[in-house]
This record gives sequence, C-alpha cells and structure tokens, in this order.
Amino acid sequence: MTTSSAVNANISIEQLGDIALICIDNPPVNASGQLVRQGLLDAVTQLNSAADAKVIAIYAAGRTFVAGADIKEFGKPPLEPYLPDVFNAIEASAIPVISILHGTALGGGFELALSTHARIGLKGLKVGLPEVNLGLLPGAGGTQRLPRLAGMGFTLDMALSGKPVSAEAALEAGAIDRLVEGDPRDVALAMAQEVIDGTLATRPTGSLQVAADETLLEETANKLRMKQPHLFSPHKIVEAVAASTLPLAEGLKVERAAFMDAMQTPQRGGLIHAFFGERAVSNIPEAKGDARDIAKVGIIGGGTMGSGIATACLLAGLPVRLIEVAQDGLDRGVATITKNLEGAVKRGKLTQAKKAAALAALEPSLAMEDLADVDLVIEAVFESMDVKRDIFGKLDTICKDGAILASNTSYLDINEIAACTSRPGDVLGLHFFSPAHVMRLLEIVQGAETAPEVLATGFAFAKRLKKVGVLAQVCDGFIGNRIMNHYAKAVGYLVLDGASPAEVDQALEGFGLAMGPHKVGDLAGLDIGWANRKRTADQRDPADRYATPHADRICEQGWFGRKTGSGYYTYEDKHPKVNPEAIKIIEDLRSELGITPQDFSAEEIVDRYLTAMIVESIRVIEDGTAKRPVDVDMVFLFGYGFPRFRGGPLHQADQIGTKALIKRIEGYAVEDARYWQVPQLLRDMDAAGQTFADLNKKA
Ligand code: 3H9
Repeated sequence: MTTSSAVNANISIEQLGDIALICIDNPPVNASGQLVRQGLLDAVTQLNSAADAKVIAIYAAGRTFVAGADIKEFGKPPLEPYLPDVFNAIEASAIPVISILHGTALGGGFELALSTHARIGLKGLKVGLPEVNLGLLPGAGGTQRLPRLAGMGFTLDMALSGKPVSAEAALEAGAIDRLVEGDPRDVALAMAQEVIDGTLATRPTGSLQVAADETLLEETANKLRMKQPHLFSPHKIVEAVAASTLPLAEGLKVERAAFMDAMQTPQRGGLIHAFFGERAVSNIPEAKGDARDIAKVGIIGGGTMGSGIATACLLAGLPVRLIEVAQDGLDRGVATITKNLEGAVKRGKLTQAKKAAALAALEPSLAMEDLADVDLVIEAVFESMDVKRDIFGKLDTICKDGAILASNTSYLDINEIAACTSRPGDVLGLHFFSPAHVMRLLEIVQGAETAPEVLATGFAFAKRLKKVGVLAQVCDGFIGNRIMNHYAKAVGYLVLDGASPAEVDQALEGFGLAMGPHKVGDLAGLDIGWANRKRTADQRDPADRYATPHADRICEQGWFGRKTGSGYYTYEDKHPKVNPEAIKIIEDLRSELGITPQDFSAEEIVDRYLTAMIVESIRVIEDGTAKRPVDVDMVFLFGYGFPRFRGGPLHQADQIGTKALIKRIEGYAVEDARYWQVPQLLRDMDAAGQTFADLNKKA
C-alpha cells in the first residue's frame, strides 16, 4: 500500500509497504531552513512511533540535494529545532535511515547525510564542507562524523579548503558508501530495498572510532598560524577535528561551542556579505535583459592586458582573433597567451588537450579587417584617446552590424570613444584587471547611449568568463581606479607625515592585504605611476597638497622597484629589504617641506587608509558611478585584493558607524581640510539613521 503525506511545505513522506521515503523540497537549493529542520525531525519521529517501516530513505527534489544551512537565517535570532539536534535524532532512529545525494551535498547538507546510516551518491555528485568560506566551521557534526568515516586528513582537507570533492573521491575515502546512476527517488526505493534484503549495510556513524593523528593536527595548526593568521574559523576547525577522538556527544559539544564563537565574529558577517554580494552585482535589471550571442571575440592589442583577456576568452572556450600592428608585437602576444595557458595547466585548471584546443582557437593577425566577422571586439591598446578614436573609427567601418565594440580603458571617457562610431549604442567599456585571466572583476561601463541589450551582453559575457561583472558609469577611473587614486594619496600623506613605507605596508598586511601598497608598487613598477603623474601634472590643483613627491624622487634615481633591483625596498634576494636610500630621500623631503614627522600606530595607519577609501566610495555612490554600496564592495574584493573576510570598504563603514566616521574625517580635516571632507551622503545617512546595508536593500 502507498500513502503520501505532507509534513509541511518543504517535507513530505511517502510510504510504500516497508519503505518510507522522505522528500526535501525547498527550491532553489534545498537549504535547511527552519521548515526543513522541523519537517525532518517530525518525519523521523512520526515514522519511528508508527514503527511500520523497515527503512527510511531521504532524498531531495530539484537540481540538488541540500546545499547547507539557510545562510539567510545567520545573524538573526536562531530558530528551533537546531540542525545538530535534528541530525542526532536521525542518527538515533531505531529504523535505519539512508540518504540519496545528487547535485551538491554541502555543509549542513553533507552533515545530514553523515548522520544517516548509509550514503548513496548519484553520478555527478559533489560533497563538501564550505563553511570556512563563510567564516564558519561545520556546526552540525561534520568535524565529528566525517573523521569517523574518512579519517582526520580527509576531513581537514575538505573543511579547511572549503572545496567540494567528486563523488568518486568521496567513495574512495569512505565518505559515501555507493555511487550509482539514476533518478533520486528511484534510487531511494532501490537502495531501501537493498537494506531490507541485507545487501546494503547500515550503521550509525557515531559508533565508529577515529584514528587520532597528533602529528597531522600539530603540523596543520602550525601551517595555519603562518599562512592564515587573520582568520578565526580555520584554527577552530583543527580544534574541533582534534576533538573527534572523544565520544561523539562530547566532540559535538566542542564543535558546537566553536561554531557559536565563529558566528559571533565580524569575519562571518564580512564573508557572508561577500557570498551574497557576488550574486547581487548581477541581480539588477541591466544584467537581465536579452543578450546577443557571442561566438567569436576580437582583441586589439597583444600586450599584457590584451593577452590576458585573450587567455580568459580561450579558457572559456571562445575563439579569439588577436590583432597587433607589427609582427614582433603579435609574436609576443601569442607567446604570452601560450605561457598563460601553460600556467593554467600547471595549476591543474586545464588539461594538455584543452590547452591545445585553446591555442588552435587563437587566430593571430596583423589586419584589422579580419575583425569583420567577430561578435565582440575588445580594444586593449595603451591609454591614448587619439589612438582609441582612430581604432573605433576603423572598427565602425570594418565590423558587422550587431557587433559589440568594447574598450578596456581604465580611465578614458567611453562616450567620447563611442562618438567616433556611427553606432554608440553598440559601444561599452569592459574593464579587466591584471592579470586578466586570473582576476575575477570585470567593470562593465555603461556609456550614455549603450543599448540595454549590449549591457546585458556584457553581463552574460562576464558570466561566461566566470568573472564578477559590476556595472559602472563613466567617470575618470570608473569605480575602482577612481577610489584607488583617492586613497593612494592618503598613503602618500602617511609617508610624508612620518610613517615609513615598511610601517604602512606592515600595518595594512596586518589588516589582511596580501601585500602592502609599497610592495605592490615595487612589483608593478614605480615608473607606471610616475608616467601617469607626469602626464596629468597640468591637471593637478596647485591648492591640493601633493602626496607623492618622494615617489617622483625615487623614480628620478632610476629605481622602479623589483625590475631594477630597488625601489621602496631592495631585492638582492627573494625577500625585500628596506631601501635605506629611499628612506633618506623621504627624510630629506620632510625637512625641505618643513614637516615634523609624526608617529603613526598600525591602527592609525589602517584607519586613515580605510577612511580615505570609504570617503571616495561614498562619493561614487553619491554621484551614481556605482549603483549600490555592495557593487563597490565587490569591486574591491574581486579586483583589488581587499581582504574578503572584511567584506569591502562600505561593509567596513557599517562596522565603524556613520557617527564615528564623521568624527574621524573631521579630526583628520584639522590637518588637511581640502583632502578630508565629509561627503553629504554620509551626513544625510547619519541624520536618517541609515546604514550602507539599508542602501543596498533600497536600490
Ligand atoms: C552550513 O551549512 C552550516 C552548518 O555546518 C551548520 C549549521 C548549524 N542558503 O549560487 P547560486 C541561494 S553553512 C540560502 O546562484 P549555483 C543563492 O543565494 C552553508 N540561500 O546557484 C541564490 O539566490 P538568488 C554551507 C542559498 O547553481 C540561489 O540560492 N553551504 C544557499 O551557481 C542559487 O544559488 C554553502 O556554503 C544557502 N545555503 O550554485 C553552500 N546556497 O537566486 C552555498 C545558495 O536569490 N551555496 N543559496 O541569488 C553554493 O555554494 C551554491 O549556491 C551552490 C549552487 C553550489 C549550492
């Protein structure tokens, strides 16, 4: 006899003779929100009290098994029943419970499976514990039950990397028991029958013992202290896994306490903001319209940027026609692309066969006319409006109707570029970040006349390249470079006023930047900024305090950083050492300018840097260059190495608060009232009691 009943809106039971099926149906990803938790608990309790089923099989409807706890509930008052209690009840069920996993079983979803008495994976399944990416640790038994099945090493790898593994790898490790093909419900029925027939063994995971590995735990803990000193949850993961040798109930207590501690950290807030922000940037009407098909891309310029963009397109399976003006430039471009692809092979991102296919899809050419059949052209030549005008005028006559004409300019006016064509609606900015095949940010710059369809194509193209597309309006530097130019001045002032470049770098590395700004300058080449400063010298307002005379003087010595062996640091060996002659230049300048050096603590350095970044970020929102605060935050996370766990400059602004920010800026303005000004939007938000998170919701 078959009976079906809905336990609640997300959970239903179907009983077919001795077999009870529990179906989880909570689209889009079956996250274990309150109804799922309550429904699972009620279903298992109900089936155990009726005691007329011999086996229970849990499966999920839709595209995936459970993708974890419902992240949207985090940060709000917790709602009972709690996930660990539900899973303990499942493990304690007198009737054996099995789980059928398809798609992805992640975090709490995988932990649900671990609490059942056997796990069946369907082909294509991935399982993982990605909580670390959210500033958390597995909090519903993952650190206790997975070591019992697959060992401490496998658990540490999975929980510390946050990366899912294939079903094959999970099977080999013992994390799942079988790997089969089929539809989840059909497999649930078949496997339940096997349990009844005695051909599929079941046992509570908690009954198994963990082989302790003290050496591995110690080595892992030491490595983390070196590599991830800023992060909270990875260290807690090691502590929790270490507790898996205790009886299950005791180990679960250790895990729960660590999970609750991680929940309280601002890192959790920053990382969850990043998770939703990455998705929110393209959740706008501009990204959702009809897009044009892009089957072939043309790239003009075989320099670092052009080659990087070409690599990104080839990696996404798009054929590329690469245009250069001279053979040696073209050869260099092809060589760079080949090197980039080889790098991808070395990093395990590409097979040799795919690399060969990518290179076969690259057509180098010296003739612009060869762009006649491409669907999208990306111009990536050096920053000269005259050169760009000339190129876009030619493209207008060469390219087919409906082709999209994009510029990778970092600063220049897209409207002026579009005006050189008879089709400004087809023109937009696609601003990549170096190295373009690695960095995930793509600023999609909307010109005054860019057609909605062209903009939507920009977003679809970003997605195809696995990049994070962020909408920006035209201005000098768009979102990212405009804000960077502003806070770079604050860095210059800190050095002029008394901090050493190394002190600034150390303080900001302490904040979580991978490299301080002076080390980055040395790496990129100090001559780049110098050339830019010389080019724009006549635009400088003489009333503004000049922020980087020391940088000019260092460049005048021919010290451009790593490539010349010295800059802010010297590079005799791999490790940068402070360059005493650069320090002398800075000290001499301070005397010439009559500056009495101040002492800046690391905290003060970070505060000034971050506040300068926040001020210009607010102005970018104020004048509409960026749509919402979250767009600015994602630009900095995906294009500028802002520490992900800090969520972005405007997420940080919410942590500081409008009042404290205004007070800070007004305090700095006592020294330099031209540079430090409180944006009107900040004052308005303060008066209205608004946060940047509120602005995100409103936009
Ligand atoms: C956890 O489990 C803690 C436990 O250990 C202990 C607890 C006590 N919750 O990514 P997509 C939304 S922590 C709520 O575009 P895809 C997502 O925002 C959790 N919502 O699809 C999006 O919404 P919208 C550990 C979620 O196919 C929509 O679903 N788990 C959740 O490219 C589609 O998502 C994770 O960290 C969630 N858990 O990728 C897994 N997940 O349409 C996080 C997704 O409004 N999730 N949404 O923009 C993922 O990695 C990917 O979403 C997944 C699908 C691979 C599942």
